[in-house]
Amino acid sequence: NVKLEQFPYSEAVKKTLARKPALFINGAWVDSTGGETLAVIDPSSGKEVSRFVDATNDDVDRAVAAARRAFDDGRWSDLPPMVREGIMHKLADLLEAHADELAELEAIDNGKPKGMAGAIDVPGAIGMIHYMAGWASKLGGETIEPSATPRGAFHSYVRREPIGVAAQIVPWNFPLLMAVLKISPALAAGCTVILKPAEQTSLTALRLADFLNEAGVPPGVVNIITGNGHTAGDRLVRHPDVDKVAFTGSTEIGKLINRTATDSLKRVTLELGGKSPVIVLPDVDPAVVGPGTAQAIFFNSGQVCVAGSRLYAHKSVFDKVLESFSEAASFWQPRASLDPAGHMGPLVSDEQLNRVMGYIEEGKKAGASVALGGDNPASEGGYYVNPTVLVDVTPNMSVVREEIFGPVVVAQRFDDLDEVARQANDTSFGLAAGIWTNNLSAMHKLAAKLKAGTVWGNCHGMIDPALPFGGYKESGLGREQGRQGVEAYTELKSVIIAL
Ligand code: TXE
Repeated sequence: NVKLEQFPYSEAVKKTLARKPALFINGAWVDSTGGETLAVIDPSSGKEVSRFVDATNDDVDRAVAAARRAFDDGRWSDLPPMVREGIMHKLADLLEAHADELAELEAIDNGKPKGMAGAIDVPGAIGMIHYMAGWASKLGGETIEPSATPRGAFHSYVRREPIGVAAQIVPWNFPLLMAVLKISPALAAGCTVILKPAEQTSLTALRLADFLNEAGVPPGVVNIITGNGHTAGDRLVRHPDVDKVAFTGSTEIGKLINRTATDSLKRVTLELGGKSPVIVLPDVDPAVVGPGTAQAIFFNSGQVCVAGSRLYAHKSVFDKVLESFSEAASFWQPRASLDPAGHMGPLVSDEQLNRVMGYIEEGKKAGASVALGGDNPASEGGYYVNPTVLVDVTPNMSVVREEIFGPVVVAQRFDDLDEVARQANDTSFGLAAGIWTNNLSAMHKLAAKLKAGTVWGNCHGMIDPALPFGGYKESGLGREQGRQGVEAYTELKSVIIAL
């Protein structure tokens, strides 16, 4: 156990932290109609470093009104698609120009290592905007001949139009990346947006607002409202002027939002929790698989919807894989988020720390053994958990069934492919899965059997803007990214003209 050293903030970040709490509505920073603010806590120290607005119902209504006006007058959707595309590329370039500051803000707000934010989150966000920008000028409808009338009697075609006003609610695990992942397809499709970041991590979404203006996104096209989920978030989901709700977060809140939003037949896409299996077949080299499977769970302190939180290794290699995995875990020893030597930071909040430690205790009480970690490193404040492996688990334990969202993996043995496919699918989730093998035919057979929106072979967490992403079962509704991700912000209109 090491003393977790704290590191100084840069001048650029201090300036952002010193800003007066405000909301971004209609292209301007405005005061809230109420006086409530919430604390920005640095998870590395547990200390408050800034405050931001807890939006009122009136604030939400103002933001929706701005987005509605901006959509209805066509100030965004009527621009030439190549102009919209150009503005989006400029936005990405501005993120690139401020990459270091954004990575630091993310590290301070979320607790992830600045190096990871700089290598994954910020470039991921930039790539997502560039990729989605291209769709602005590529989306289109199609011409379809009617099937029941004489040829030439009618001219019919299908138009693809923007849905309208999108409310987008995002979580705290990849704050900037999630914000950008939501607004980019909406902008490409011609929609307008009200974005609500998570109350644990609002800093980078607020900083993004500056770049939206600078890039030339017209006022009201993207509005950013900070605040609590059950108040500001709920108001957004219920608002009659919102046409579509896009949410990433817990399955529990996803279900609630789905019920509320579909009551008024709003379009809904949901990206929810997971309990992704990682399957290691007997032919693999444990020395390669150890680091790969450790990264699958410990990256971002396990606070990843696709975290490989259930490890299934063939019984003939189980011990060796676990040994190699445990050795690899030393790479993920927690450190303060601004420590340049760190690969894993603290968890995002006190609440998340208690949740994760609660699961570990529950697992132990139910009979699981701790093969690695299971405790916290010594620290003066901060929300750290050591990389943890639980063994001797049974299928009904909460640590096997529920999303822990921390650096905790449950490791189990299996005998044959059919058995492991059954075990892997024995969950209410279906977001992702990993397979480690050089046996091509086993790889493809298993990939087809697994009920998951993404299956990785000999890697984990590889997410690309061009590939549809989303969940089977209770892991979500609809797909984000790729063509499908932009089309989720459009409606189809059939036009039929008698000639
Ligand atoms: O999520 P919430 P929490 C899972 C993970 C984690 C657990 C709890 O297992 O331990 O969820 O995290 C907004 N109407 N994931 O409590 O509550 C909220 O303000 C409208 C997996 O932080 O789902 C925030 O912006 N909005 C997940 C967002 O929803 C509401 C990532 C997510 O918060 C609302 C995060 C309401 N009634 C957590 N209540 C993933 N899929 O990656 C809350 N919100």
